[in-house]
Amino acid sequence: MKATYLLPLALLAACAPTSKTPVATSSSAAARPAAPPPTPSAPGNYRAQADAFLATYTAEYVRLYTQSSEAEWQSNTHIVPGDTTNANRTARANERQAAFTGSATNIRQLRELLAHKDQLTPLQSKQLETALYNAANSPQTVADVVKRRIKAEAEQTEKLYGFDYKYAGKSVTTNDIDELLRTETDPQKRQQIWEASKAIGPTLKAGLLNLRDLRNQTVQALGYPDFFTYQASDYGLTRQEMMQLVRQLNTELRPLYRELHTYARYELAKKYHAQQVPDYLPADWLPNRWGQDWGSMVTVKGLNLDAVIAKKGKEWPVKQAERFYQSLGFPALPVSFYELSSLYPLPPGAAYKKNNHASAWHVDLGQDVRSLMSVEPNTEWYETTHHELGHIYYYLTYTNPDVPPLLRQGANRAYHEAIGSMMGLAAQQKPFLVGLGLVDAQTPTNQTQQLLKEALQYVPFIPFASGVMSEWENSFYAENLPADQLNAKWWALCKQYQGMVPPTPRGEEYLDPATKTHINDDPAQYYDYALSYVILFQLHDHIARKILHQDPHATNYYGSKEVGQFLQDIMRPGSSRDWRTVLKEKTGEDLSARAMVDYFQPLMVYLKEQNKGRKYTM
Ligand code: X8Z
Ligand code: ZN
Repeated sequence: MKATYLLPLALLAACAPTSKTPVATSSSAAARPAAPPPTPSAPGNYRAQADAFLATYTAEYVRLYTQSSEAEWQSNTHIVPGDTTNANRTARANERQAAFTGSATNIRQLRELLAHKDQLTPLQSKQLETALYNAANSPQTVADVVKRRIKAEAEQTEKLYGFDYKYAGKSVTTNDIDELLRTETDPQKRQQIWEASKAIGPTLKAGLLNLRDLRNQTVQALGYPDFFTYQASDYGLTRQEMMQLVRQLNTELRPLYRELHTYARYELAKKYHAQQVPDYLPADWLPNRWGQDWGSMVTVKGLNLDAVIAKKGKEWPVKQAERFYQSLGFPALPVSFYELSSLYPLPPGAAYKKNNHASAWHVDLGQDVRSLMSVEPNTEWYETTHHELGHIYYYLTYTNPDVPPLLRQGANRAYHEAIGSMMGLAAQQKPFLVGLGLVDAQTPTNQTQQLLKEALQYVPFIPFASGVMSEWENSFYAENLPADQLNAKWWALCKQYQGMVPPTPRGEEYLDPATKTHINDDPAQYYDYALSYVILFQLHDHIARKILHQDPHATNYYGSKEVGQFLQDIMRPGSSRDWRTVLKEKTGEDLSARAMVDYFQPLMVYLKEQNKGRKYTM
């Protein structure tokens, strides 16, 4: 399943809708006065035909999508290892969806209609292209491959989230592990905790190798060379273009990362009383399982959000995030959101497990929106609740009569990730926290320390996402990375991009990339997050300077209906508008790391000063 916010596009089933079914025609078709009455089958009247096809197709698509989501929801919130009831039901629902979405009849009709694109409306073409894109993930010309992939994905999900992590002889949750990695100061224990977090890898190896072949074979049936290329094509980019883009982002952030890397090596060596400062960061020194977010390394005096949040209790982060969105003019969440979501960790001793990674779901492409989280009252989950509600409000905003269900997606996938992450950034800035009464306006705080904390939170993510994750998956799916080099390749990339090494050699008996949930259930698209960070800084920069007239480092969006309008204008059209046009129109800029680099520029002086005389190794 796609862990982030959409369901697997896999789908379908037996009944291909027929384009002969008469359905409502759109106003565009009706607006051609010289045309004969729009009988759907009249030759030449492609708009009417497309309308007829899309109406029937969409109705069935939504029905099957909803069934698949419901089944996936059960499979991800109620995992009993060995109990196949959920897995079987989910596989059946996904197979029905795949059989429909990828049916030969649908593919033929989509291609026929798209052959007359010049005569269709842009909205029609976009829907048909989306349907064809979806079809490529489950073409029924290779029905058996699709069926095996669906089954393998269900099994991988069960292994991934049914795993019993153990530390010091006791079962622990991933929340426990994350908290320990943020707080434990004994280096020996840190290594054990880190190793505990990687113990799941080998469990996932056979399944992942099998999924690589099945994912590649699926999309190859519709002409894509490999699954990575397929995913990149969703942005209108080739695989090479996508890799070039992420490599460029990485290069642009590299000077800053190099300073942070040097700073962290020396500071952490001090903290852990190491005899020597290592050239590369030991992975178990960093406060995150993959070294993707180092924010908790620094606590800013007078701005200790963790301490504030801990006092508020577990329900506060989601409610507070909702209030923030509402203050911008977004509606209250539907009552069903709270009734149907799974927001908190399971009680200790529960007889089942749930997916431990955060996600947001648009279950029926309508008003049924839900989130799956394991919220605890700490800064990471506070940020994540804002992230997930970004998805939820995106769903609600593009669920409107102007956006057909097939286009209820982000302008691109990265936009969907960017909105909530931007709100998460805004919700940690001092004026915002002062405005809410969470920190005292009179207490002086060190701005450089605050910017340092933000840099540690956001910048190391770029070499991880655009470097390690994207390069590894590109190599895995498109360059046939040999099965006996999976872990070696991973650590070579960690060293190259993150300057990070494992505490002890990690041979091929381990599979450390698979400990990242996305490698299993959100494959070949992690660059979405790297791009989303770049976009979020572009949007934030525009909001701060042009709308709020505030310093981007010290904003308070709370209550600004103008900010809400700006965001809603981006979100409302879903994927019915071109993502590049939207960015240019709303910010005046093309996609670039300019805003992100500028934001942290003031920190460079400080870091260079701190790092004076230190050895740089990257
Ligand atoms: O996976 C996520 C979201 C999914 S909706 C929580 N994120 C990436 C990750 O956790 O690795 C958000 C940013 C990075
Ligand atoms: Zn997300």
